[in-house]
Amino acid sequence: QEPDAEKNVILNQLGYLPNDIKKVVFRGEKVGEKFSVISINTNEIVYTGEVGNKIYSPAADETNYIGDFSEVTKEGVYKIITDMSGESYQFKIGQGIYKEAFEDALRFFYLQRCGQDISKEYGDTWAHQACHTEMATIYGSDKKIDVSGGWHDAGDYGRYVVATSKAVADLLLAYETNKEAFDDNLNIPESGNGIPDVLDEARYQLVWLLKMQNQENGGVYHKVTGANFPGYIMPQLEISDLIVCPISTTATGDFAAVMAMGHEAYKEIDSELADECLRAAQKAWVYLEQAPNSNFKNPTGILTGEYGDSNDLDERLWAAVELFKVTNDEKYHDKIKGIVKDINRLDCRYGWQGVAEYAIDTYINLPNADDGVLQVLKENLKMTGDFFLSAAKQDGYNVYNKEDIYYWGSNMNVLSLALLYAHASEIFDEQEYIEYANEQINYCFGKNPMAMSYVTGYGTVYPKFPHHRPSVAQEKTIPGMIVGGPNTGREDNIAKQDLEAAPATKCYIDNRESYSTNEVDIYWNSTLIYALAKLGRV
Ligand code: G3I
Ligand code: 9MR
Ligand code: ZN
Repeated sequence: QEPDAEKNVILNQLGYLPNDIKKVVFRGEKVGEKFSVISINTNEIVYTGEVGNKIYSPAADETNYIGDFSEVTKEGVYKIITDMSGESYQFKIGQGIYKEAFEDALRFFYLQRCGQDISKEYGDTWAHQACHTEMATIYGSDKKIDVSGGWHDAGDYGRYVVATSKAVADLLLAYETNKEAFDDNLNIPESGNGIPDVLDEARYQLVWLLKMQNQENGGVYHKVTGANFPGYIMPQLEISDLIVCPISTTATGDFAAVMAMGHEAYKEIDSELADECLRAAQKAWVYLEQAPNSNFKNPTGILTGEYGDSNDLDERLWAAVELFKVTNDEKYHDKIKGIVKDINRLDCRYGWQGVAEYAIDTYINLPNADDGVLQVLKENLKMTGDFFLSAAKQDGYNVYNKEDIYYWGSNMNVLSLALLYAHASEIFDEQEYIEYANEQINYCFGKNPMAMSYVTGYGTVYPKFPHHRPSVAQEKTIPGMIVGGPNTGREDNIAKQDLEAAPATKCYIDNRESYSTNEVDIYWNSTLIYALAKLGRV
């Protein structure tokens, strides 16, 4: 179905778990006093509710009214009907309703694998021969190294260390927080090997990341890509020379953190890999110790994703925390104590550019944490959580109500807030955080001002034309990918042309050329997976 800008009864199009708080948003000034929930199977009205108070949602620049039908808990398929606003799309109530979307979201990583044949059996429409297997040249030299493997980042085929690290961290954390959500039959080549598929998938990345480390000095190369983005072709057809870009401290910091996490995750499954991870992490740390902040910039002639980041303190903090966790070496702890006071307080940082929240989450749960540091971090978490929570309460969709998080990849920011709330609820034992965390998931699956699900293949209206080369080349979109979403920066020509007048949360267009709103990315999907796992949606 096509997106319907006039849709005035808006909710999560996938649906709700039976005991969820269930809210519906009515859009517009003309709204009746009552709404009803009707069962699709029996055609009976199962609930009639009052339309609640009026609320102005500034990021969408619209007037909303809210209805609550949490009382409906029976499994089934429903829709909401009204006298004056029309009706909602169908949605489900049930226990397992996220499972399929979750599994597709995870299978996406397999389909993004580089350097390996993706056979028909596992890759279906998107099968292809091994891509990007040739040796890559280190920028500015004649030296060639093998950096085959890893995941393609996104709609492009670049492989970027900071992006991959964030994605690997999410998958490992998702598994750690909710092991039951993951099984060994995702239909990838490693399925059935006795190891949960999510760990096989993450392993494939760790092995690639290891190749991105400079063996002499421990620094980690920022990325490997062609000089420019290719056309809409399958990956094995991108044959331009591969170039490895210079070492950056952000890549090296992320690498150290994720390798330490990898050590922890695999020490019982594959001690050889686990040992190698730890050695690599420590070696990266040695590099970091002597390297000043390097704000990576694309060198001359390189036009692919930059992933520049002027501040590497958070990456250093993350590295120190994860290394401290696995080694108990106080030298890391000293570093943590030094950095913590400089962490920006009102930022939620589960991104590729800001990673502080990962460090904070880990540190808060360490048995040998320092009381002073703990206090700072907990205060920080509470303040940040409450800041975003109070903003969400002043929004019809119960998401952050100002423009400033709706930039490139805003759906990740929304999901990051789900993670932040979930973490805050663990530490402060407040149920309200969970309620609002779930609202962020609802937003991604349709309870948003675009009245569409941002996850391909799920909900009634979802992106049909994401900026994703394999999906474009095969003229068939991979299911289970979350798109970047609204971006007030309007950073592509289509967005500039067509979204000029759009309010923040409507700066989105389902057009394959709109890479700044409609691309997909491994670390957006990984955030979705982590959030769904952490919140026990699966
Ligand atoms: O961090 C600042 C924030 O403080 C500020 O308030 C906000 C508003 O201006 O901007 C934030 O910076 C944004 C930055 O991403 C960090 O999230 C920039 O505006 C935004 O332009 C930048 O976009 C990045 C984009 O590349 C362009 O550099 C996206 O995050 C990043 O996901 C995207 O990555 C691309 C790769 O280059 C290539 N592969 C696909 C991938 C996804 O589209
Ligand atoms: O396809 C590229 C996408 O993966 C990147 O996120 C985006 C921003 O760096 O760039 C896309 O490539 C576009 C390029 O920047 C400008 N010419 C059109 C390309 C899309 O086909
Ligand atoms: Zn490839």
